[in-house]
Amino acid sequence: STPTPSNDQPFLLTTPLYYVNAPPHMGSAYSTIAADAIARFQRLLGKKVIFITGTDEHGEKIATAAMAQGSTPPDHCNLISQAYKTLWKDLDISYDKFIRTTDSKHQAIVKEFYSRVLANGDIYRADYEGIYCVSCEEYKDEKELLENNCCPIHQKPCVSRKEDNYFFALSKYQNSLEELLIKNPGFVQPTFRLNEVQTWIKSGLRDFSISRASVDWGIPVPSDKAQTIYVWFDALLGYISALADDQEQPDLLNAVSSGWPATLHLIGKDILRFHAVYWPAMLMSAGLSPPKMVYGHGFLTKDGMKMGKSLGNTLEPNDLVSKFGTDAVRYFFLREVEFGHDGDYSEERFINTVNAHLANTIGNLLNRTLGLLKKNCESTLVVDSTTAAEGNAFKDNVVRLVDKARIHYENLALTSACEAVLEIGNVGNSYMDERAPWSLFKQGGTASETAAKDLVIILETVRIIAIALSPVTPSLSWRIYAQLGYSKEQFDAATWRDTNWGGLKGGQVMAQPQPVFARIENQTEVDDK
Ligand code: ME8
Repeated sequence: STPTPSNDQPFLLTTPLYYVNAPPHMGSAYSTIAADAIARFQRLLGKKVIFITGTDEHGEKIATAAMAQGSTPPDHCNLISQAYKTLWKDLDISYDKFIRTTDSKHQAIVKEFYSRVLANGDIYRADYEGIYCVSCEEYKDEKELLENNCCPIHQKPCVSRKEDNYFFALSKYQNSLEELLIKNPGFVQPTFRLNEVQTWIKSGLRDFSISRASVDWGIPVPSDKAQTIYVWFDALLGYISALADDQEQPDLLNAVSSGWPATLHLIGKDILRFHAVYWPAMLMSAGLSPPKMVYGHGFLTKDGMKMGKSLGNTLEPNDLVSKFGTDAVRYFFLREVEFGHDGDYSEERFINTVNAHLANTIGNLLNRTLGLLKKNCESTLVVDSTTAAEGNAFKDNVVRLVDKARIHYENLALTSACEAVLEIGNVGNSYMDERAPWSLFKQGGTASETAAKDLVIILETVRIIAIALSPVTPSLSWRIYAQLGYSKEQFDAATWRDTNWGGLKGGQVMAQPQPVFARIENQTEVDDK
């Protein structure tokens, strides 16, 4: 029986489970950062979030990588899986569960799932001959290939394979998948990727091989120890076995009752077919609900080519973090790569963007306001922010922009959400320049009182920016809160409601002004001089 989801369904969000053939690169980090921003935003809304990430550790590609390193698959997997965990810590990733497909609990769930699909009559044995891309771990259609049978994603020749395998009867799910897409037009996101999925389905679904006789490093097929389960059939189930991490005796239906179906699988567009076609059919076969939404984001590219482990043209997230800091990395990629589309990285653009937005628009606005407050008001707010902004149209503008940001976050339009928040910073700076409180203070009397109120208005604006940008720049947001005289507990307890105007109260004492985001010196610029 299919467990029915209850109304208090958590927001179950997943990243891909990354292959451990090589350490993480900026592409892997990109999906995870985006997922983290979504998870943090949903938590701010008060949703119970289950944020799953992890590593995909079986298959030929990984066994070969281990050997090439002079290691064994288990040792190699431990090492690389740990590298992912370390990077996620350095990038402030707030995942709830980290699943490794070599976990024994995961293996038990995969076997149980396989048996359910088998019992449903959807697994059979047959010969298969085709062209295989080891980097994709996928048989390819000849039509997709470039010259010399090269894979279009990895630019490497595919190999001819003939095997006696177990097959999954995907073709049986042709109608059900068509119906799924009709009933849930939002199932594939962004909407422009829906066409691609519809075309695959319309072109007629072919059964696919779910075991390998030639690969030892995998979960044995329950009824035939001479074969291992195909790495994709194994890995997708990690999204469910992650839910069994606190169960003594892992059990598929128990795991499913802890939050399935997934609200959102966030993935790169390269693995859309697995998530939007194969996976829902596998779940239907096992009597389980398909995920609610699959979002395929674009690629980070280098010279127009997908940045990746297989091509070796990667950008090191560790280097970027140690050079520029976590907030800058998170902010740049979410703000500058239009979410859903491809985007190229350049160091110059990186430095210019984070300096302009984080150091100037936000950091400097806060810093110069705190400087004036220290000089003229002993760092203390003279009135409540609500009183200060009474009848002031500027406040309405801020309220409108915050709402815009919220709607963008809800629609997963992360780039637009960043833009809306930055716009609050822009209007804040314009307000500051128009009002010129520094000259009002010089006049004294009521002019001085007006200036003191204006500082409260600006600081309240920056406070709102801090909360609204916290899904993207959690550490920077906390540093801003600390400058405004709040404790870490107060910051951690904040919700999206705290983006309402009126948080700062009269009498609150601000911290000693310190820059919250240090400007990055442009090395190339310096060298050129
Ligand atoms: O495919 N730009 O793992 P993987 C943006 N194990 N995102 C990128 C990227 C790039 N240049 N390169 C990689 C697998 N990614 C399977 C997944 S899920 C059950 C199994 C991101 O390590 C993007 O999300 O090759 C892509 O889909 C994912 O990393 C692939 O990671």
